[in-house]
Amino acid sequence: MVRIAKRITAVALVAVALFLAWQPLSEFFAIDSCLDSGGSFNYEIHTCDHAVSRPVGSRRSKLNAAPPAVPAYVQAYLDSAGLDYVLPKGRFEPYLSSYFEQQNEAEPWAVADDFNGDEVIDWAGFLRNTQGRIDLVVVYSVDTEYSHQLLTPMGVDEDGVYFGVVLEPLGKVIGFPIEDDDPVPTLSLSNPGVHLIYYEKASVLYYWHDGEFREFWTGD
Ligand SMILES: [Ca+2]
Repeated sequence: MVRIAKRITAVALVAVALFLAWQPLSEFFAIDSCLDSGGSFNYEIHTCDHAVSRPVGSRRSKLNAAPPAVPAYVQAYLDSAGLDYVLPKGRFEPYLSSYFEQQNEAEPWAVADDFNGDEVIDWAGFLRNTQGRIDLVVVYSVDTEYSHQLLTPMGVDEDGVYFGVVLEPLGKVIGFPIEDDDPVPTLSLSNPGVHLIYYEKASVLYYWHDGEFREFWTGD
């Protein structure tokens, strides 16, 4: 009798555990399939958003605050150069929006300063290309116009969502030796640089030198 009671109790406990686990599990699978299919999951209304990627700078109504956008001069250049970039969406978008909704002054997806030393402001940030890859792109001033350079020809690693860009101020920068026996490389920045950070993984500084942006590894 006692054994039967124990068995009934065990079965009941398993049933309760399954019941309690079902909702979070089903939500987990819903979120996962949503993100895998390129959508963005709205946690407030528990639905998957498959809206077509918006052009850079377009507004969205569900947020009161303005959406992340590139500066007007950058958008004008992208349009004139026929570069069909959009703001990153899918897995990356909630990351951008979380900073944005907090009205955090930091914009880890974009930086602006005079990177090439001609006293005109330049811009660098993450944009998604037509193949869906996220690129770090710099749009910089040339005489009275602009040009651009793809800083990450292979795109940025989207598996690790935790990446961002920060502005590197002028002065000495400590690099990362490629081989253990190599001396620690250093660099003296005479213009601000664009520092790509893979949080807890690696970091690369992009800086202007002899008419182009070059890379300098600062961590691995
Ligand atoms: Ca400039």
